[in-house]
Amino acid sequence: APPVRGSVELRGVRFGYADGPDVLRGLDLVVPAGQTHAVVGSTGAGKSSLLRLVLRFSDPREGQVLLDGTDVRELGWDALRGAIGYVSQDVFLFHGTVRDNLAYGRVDATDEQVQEAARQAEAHAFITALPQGYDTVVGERGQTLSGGQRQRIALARAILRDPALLVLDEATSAVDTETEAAIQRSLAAVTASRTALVVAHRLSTVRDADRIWVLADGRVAEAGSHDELVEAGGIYAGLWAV
Ligand code: DCP
Repeated sequence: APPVRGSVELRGVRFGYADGPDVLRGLDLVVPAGQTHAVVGSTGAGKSSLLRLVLRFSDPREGQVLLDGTDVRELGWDALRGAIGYVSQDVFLFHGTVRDNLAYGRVDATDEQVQEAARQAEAHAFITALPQGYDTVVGERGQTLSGGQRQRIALARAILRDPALLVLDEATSAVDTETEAAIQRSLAAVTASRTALVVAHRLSTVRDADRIWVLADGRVAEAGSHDELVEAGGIYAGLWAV
């Protein structure tokens, strides 16, 4: 098997928007290839800003963002987009069939590959329960899907594209416990063989992470495993009231 890739490193990253103040003030963070790391913190702590830098939607004022040891500013756009699967909070579904939405970015995929990805992402069952199954038209003016269903479609999309790194901005919307468990299994399938950086809003996601980074005021305030951070009794323990 090829080596697992997708390691991420931020070195002394300072960042702010336009001519506004610094939002990130000297961030150092490493996600080794193959691991799943969670980023948590209260609103405005800089979690989304961190993801923007990894995706190169923005560049830092100072410091470096590295993907597999290369500064993302030196990677071509095709290499960067090919290496990273991005699942945003607001999953983009276009007006088309479920199948076409799943194969977005992988138009060459066979029906078997599409369905296998959907199975892994825990999306197959709800898709087959739709009026026309995989041929059901969704998106604008199509069948409406719940937030949890949309996120699982996006995870299946990521499985099909097989990126080295998954960058996930977890949805904040509340879901029932059954959906939560399905999303959890889906996430486990996507992260099993690759690197993942997740802005986590669910306790179940952070519990499963190899390492948790707690951002506060644009800095890493705490880092460690769930048990270590609960034991420390700091910001993390307060966030989840555990
Ligand atoms: N900010 C800004 N302009 C933007 C986006 C954000 O000035 N286009 C500011 C608002 C916050 C800070 O940057 O003070 C950090 O914002 P983030 O969105 O990075 O913070 P979080 O992702 O942690 O917050 P949330 O959990 O609310 O998404």
